[in-house]
Amino acid sequence: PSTFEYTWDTPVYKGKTSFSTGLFIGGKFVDGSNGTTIDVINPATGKVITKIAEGTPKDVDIAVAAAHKAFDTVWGLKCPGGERGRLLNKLADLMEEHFDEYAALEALDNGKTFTWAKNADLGLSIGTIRYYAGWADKVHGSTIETGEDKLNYTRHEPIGVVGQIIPWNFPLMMLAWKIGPALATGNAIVLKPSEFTPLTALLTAKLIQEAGFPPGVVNIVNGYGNTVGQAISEHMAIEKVAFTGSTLVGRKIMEASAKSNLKKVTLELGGKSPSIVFDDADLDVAVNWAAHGIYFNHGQTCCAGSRIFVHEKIYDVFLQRFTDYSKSLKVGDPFATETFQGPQVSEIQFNRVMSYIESGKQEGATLHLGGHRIGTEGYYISPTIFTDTKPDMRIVREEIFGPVGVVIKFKDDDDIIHQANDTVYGLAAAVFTTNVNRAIKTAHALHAGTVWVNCYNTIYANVPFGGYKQSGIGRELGEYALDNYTAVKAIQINVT
Ligand code: TXE
Repeated sequence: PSTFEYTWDTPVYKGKTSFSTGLFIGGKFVDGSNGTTIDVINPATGKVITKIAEGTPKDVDIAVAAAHKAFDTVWGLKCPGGERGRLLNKLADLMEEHFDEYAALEALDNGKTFTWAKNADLGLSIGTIRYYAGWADKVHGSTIETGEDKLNYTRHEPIGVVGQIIPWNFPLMMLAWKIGPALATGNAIVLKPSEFTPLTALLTAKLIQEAGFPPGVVNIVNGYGNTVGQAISEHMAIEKVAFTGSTLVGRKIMEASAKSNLKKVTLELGGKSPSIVFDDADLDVAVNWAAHGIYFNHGQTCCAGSRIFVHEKIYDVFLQRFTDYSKSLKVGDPFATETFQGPQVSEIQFNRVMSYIESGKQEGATLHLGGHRIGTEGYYISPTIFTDTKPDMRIVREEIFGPVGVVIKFKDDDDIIHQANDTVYGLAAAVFTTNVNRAIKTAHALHAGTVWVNCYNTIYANVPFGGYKQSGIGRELGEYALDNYTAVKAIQINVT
């Protein structure tokens, strides 16, 4: 396979990178079985950065066989938890050595800013690997008393070979959330990165090799969703699949599991999360965090606070300050010093977001701010606010996944809970108030996997994350994620 080599000389980063663009199977980089490639595009320019090997269903078969071989011979419970933890920590050390290079790759490949990649993605990615390294020798069952005639105990065994399919919005972080708990508990992995953002996964493959993981424990098969992704979800020798991406594809994955071997499925899907600003909110706090809620990562976060409900008493002043704040956000080159927001990840996503903006206008909402492309090259969209919306408009109901928020006026505390919960999703929510009783009461009433009070988007490796309703199945992060990757066996011994 070819090697990708790149040198940066930018205001925020100077450095270089070099790694193979092949598939990573059985501890080696190889070409895809068809010999075809996928173009990797820089969203800031729309130009091709490099080509990577394209995997096929046949390559998935080869990767699954390599994973089984590793699992059956040297991995799983054959490898003590302490050793699995050591390897994960070694990987985290190596990732730290490449900290800035990783951030530069994310900026180049995804379009997020170098600075945000450094401050948000990298710390949480490496922190997640370390967090699960710590768990590797602490996952165990228990003994259960049923009387003197029996010894009952449980084992938390690894599931075996697991498939993991990840998206393009946080390429490295999603990889870390997936491989951390799976490896800590002793599973072998076949992972497919997004075809839009494969680069940091390839650098990680190189570091996995360098860290000394046995060949076949982690296999990375780049490729498209309807080929490699589909092959993973319907594979008869994969016992579990974990997916982050669109609700549409989440359904396909469950269906493929149902039609194949009923592999266990965890899903982290879309959202239409509410930010609720009560009349007693600290306005600085509310404006800053609500803006972070919708604009962070260019609106390309599953937990984006895309519906901003504001109490009528403070609606006008909030809207004014939120608008001023939105205008102050600098959109531009991900490698420029002051940039807050880079381009959307791809032309497809750019067009999708622009068509939502168009639908908002056509359905009669007021385009209060933005709504247009910035520049003529790359996929830049200005921070956008709609007002005067109706509950049935597409921009109020559907996930836009861009820097587009709707600001909605509300009157009473009970009705706002109803409005906030009036969605098929339930990933996250935020409450802005200085009244602790109101904060707790509202947080408890919201149907969402995470509720932030007077903040947004704060995520920790040890705090669970996941969705109610159609936002997903299962929880990632924290101790909860270990359950996704273990099977519980009860052993009963007759001692009479
Ligand atoms: O996602 P896809 P797309 C949402 C967001 C966005 C929309 C579309 O609203 O606008 O999804 O984005 C793989 N079998 N989110 O089309 O297709 C695909 O190759 C198996 C929310 O890019 O779901 C990639 O690796 N896999 C989100 C992964 O699924 C398949 C993050 C995600 O891509 C497949 C991304 C198939 N049939 C988008 N088809 C979040 N929850 O954070 C595709 N894939």
